[in-house]
Amino acid sequence: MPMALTAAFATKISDNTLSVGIIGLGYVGLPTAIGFHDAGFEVWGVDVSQRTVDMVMAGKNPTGDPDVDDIVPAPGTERWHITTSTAEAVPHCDVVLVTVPTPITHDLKPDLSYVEAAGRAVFEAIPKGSNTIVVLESTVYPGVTAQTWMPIVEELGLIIGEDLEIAYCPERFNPGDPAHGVRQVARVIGCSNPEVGEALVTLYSKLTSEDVRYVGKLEVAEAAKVIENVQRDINIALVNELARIFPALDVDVEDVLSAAATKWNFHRYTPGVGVGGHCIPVDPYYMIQRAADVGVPAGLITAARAVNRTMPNHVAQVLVNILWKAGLSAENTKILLLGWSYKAEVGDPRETPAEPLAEALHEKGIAVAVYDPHLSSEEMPDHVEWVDSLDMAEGYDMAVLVTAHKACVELDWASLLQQMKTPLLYDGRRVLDLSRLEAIGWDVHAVGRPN
Ligand code: SAJ
Repeated sequence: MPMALTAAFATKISDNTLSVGIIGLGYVGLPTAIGFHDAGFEVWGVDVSQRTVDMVMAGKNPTGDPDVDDIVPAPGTERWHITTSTAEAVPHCDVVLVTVPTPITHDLKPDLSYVEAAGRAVFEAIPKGSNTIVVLESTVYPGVTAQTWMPIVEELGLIIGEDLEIAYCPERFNPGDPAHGVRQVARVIGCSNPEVGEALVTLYSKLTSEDVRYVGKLEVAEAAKVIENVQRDINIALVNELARIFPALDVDVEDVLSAAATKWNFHRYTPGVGVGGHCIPVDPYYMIQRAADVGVPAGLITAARAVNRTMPNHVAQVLVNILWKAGLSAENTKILLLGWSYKAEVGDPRETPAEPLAEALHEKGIAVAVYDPHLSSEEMPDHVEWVDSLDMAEGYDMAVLVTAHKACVELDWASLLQQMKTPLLYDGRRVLDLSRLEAIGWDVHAVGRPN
């Protein structure tokens, strides 16, 4: 970006005349659009979903994240433009952020189709000579921004440094955690042009109160984001593997982890029924794919994924063993899952371990029902019965805590116990006071605890 343009860009930031486009108004894009609007900028928000656009334009929250419920600008708010048309929005924008999904395909490969489609729509709408800065925020693996977008830029005959600049700034958004919203989280920026990188540092510093830094070329920022979540997946896999080993040694893994956590640099993670969401169980596959592309083994990352991905099936087998010891056959048994969402206090079923757990139980002939006040019955598989209220939960043989929603932890356990056919309880998130529940009559079990 020529110095003059960088200076003009900096001036627009300091006098709040900069116009910011956000492509994709989901869990990340909508809070980002609101954040830049709150910071005083002109905002153009784009989403392909007419339902999403209609809800946002009506001041409503289309995401499952309750933290967004009360902050969507009201209809008619100035500096706030929402549309389904990228072509309409981009010509108004000095900088365009792309926050579209990067899921994995059924065969666990990265799906970059949303990134490609959004990039193409943006590049086709960029005015020649405007030097619009386009920033990808979606989680990808090192090399994707250049490999996916540059061919389109060249195909359209656009010139880097004249028509556009490309940068990468990974989102670090944590659904359901107001302490780490878009305005309270550190950011890193990758770009082949240091002046553009530093200009974006100035911009993002208006969004977040935390550290923002230029880290060099695109690939550095792309890699940083992926490995943040790879590390988390590996750490969780370790405690999940220990949760399989220690019961066989007649030791409760939670006792071991709590003891180990007295060491100053032991990082405490918690075993569970599995690892869900659109970040942790997904991002490692990006790293695995990239390592495969360059012929370098990623054995540890792959093994950790296998441990976490098979946790629901392991738990299902443990549950069947508990039922068997209680003299119950699978065919005549009903299990109530408390929680379905991948994470507490969030209504998001993406990659939830509840789904493979319910599937495994269903395949063994066990009837499965679910209670999750953060979701709706339409989001459940056909074979799962929906329980609207725990008052209606009659005749179950086992209650399984899958998601540590407050509504699933701080419930009337004495009443639920009266409604059970068999008083079996399995704490799949190790958050319940098992001795208190045992004292009132529950036959308690838990992940990583000897039966
Ligand atoms: N989980 C465990 N044991 C743990 C921690 C998590 O089983 O000790 C499970 C959760 O139940 C859930 C899954 O892992 O099913 C993911 O949980 P998460 O707490 O990592 O939540 P996410 O998926 O929303 O992760 C986000 C990520 N944020 C971004 O990618 C920007 C992640 O990097 C954050 O570290 C994480 O939030 C966070 O810190 O909460």
